[in-house]
Amino acid sequence: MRIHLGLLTLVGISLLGVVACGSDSGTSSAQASSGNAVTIKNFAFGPSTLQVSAGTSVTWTNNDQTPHTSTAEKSSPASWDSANLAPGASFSYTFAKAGTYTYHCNIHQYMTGSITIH
Ligand SMILES: [Cu+2]
Repeated sequence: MRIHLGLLTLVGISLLGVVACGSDSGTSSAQASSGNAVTIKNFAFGPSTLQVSAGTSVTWTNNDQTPHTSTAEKSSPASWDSANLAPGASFSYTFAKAGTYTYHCNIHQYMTGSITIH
């Protein structure tokens, strides 16, 4: 009886493990496919939070009808400013060090986003 229960627990745990691993790999492949690009559309950064590894170059592309910028918050560990990005224009910045970098649009201060570097 004791052994039987133990076996059931073991099976249960390994099943949970398989399910967890399955959803984990699904999530990471989805992140990989979204890659290192941030699209500016409808007065918002998308995705508003992006996670990439150190040394990655992140590219913002303005898909709106009006100019926007990608400008680091003063509190960010690094400083960048795309200046005005015309519709269709893009800007890239390479993140060398791990940390959380928040930024905004200089023209529309309510537009914010963050990049987390691992
Ligand atoms: Cu803007």
